[in-house]
Amino acid sequence: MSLLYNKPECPFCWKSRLVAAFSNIEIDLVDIDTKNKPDYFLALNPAGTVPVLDDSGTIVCGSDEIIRYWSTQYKGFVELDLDSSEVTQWHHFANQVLGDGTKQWVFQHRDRSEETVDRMLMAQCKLNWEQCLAYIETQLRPQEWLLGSHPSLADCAVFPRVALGLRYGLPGLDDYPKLKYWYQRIEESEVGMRASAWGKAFTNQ
Ligand SMILES: N[C@@H](CCC(=O)N[C@@H](CS)C(=O)NCC(=O)O)C(=O)O
Repeated sequence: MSLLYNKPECPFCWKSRLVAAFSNIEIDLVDIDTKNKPDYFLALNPAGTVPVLDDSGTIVCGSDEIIRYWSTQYKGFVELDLDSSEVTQWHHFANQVLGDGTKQWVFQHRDRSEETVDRMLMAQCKLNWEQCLAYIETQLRPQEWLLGSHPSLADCAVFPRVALGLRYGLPGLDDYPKLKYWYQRIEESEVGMRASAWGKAFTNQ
């Protein structure tokens, strides 16, 4: 039995769920409240972060480690270009550029009332968001994936960040037709729906 200790909106968990869905890896999700972590979870991962995989007693902590583990354990694993240098660059973009550039928007719109959000910070997040979307648009060719003709870990890393921004009210994708197509295709696919944080496709572009 394979359990993934998970938080639905955590982008690292979501990336892992997308990778699992691409390869049809069966996992049962156990949602963890990271503001109130149960002792049994901290015993598995003293660092206290999700995702954590328990694959019949083999414990693997961290999204990259989990994905690497799956790639060695599952015959039918869809490779998703794990070792490509382009994937490494997209990973950096997803986490450090798009993620860090917009996470305060997500946190504040999730946790605060509209009157108490930090307006200056939100304006900066919005600018970061628009710059990131414009960059992705320049990198995509029509009807393709981030690395070209096939899906890769780059798509799995970037998609959750875009989905979270849209979910929490950052501007939609209408000005970015290639990105919009890419996003909707993943969102509406079986893989995208299985991995979604919200149980079903969330449409807000
Ligand atoms: N490098 C880790 C990062 C995981 C991470 O930061 N997870 C966040 C949720 S998005 C978390 O568990 N935060 C709770 C905490 O740090 O206490 C990975 O790729 O899995």
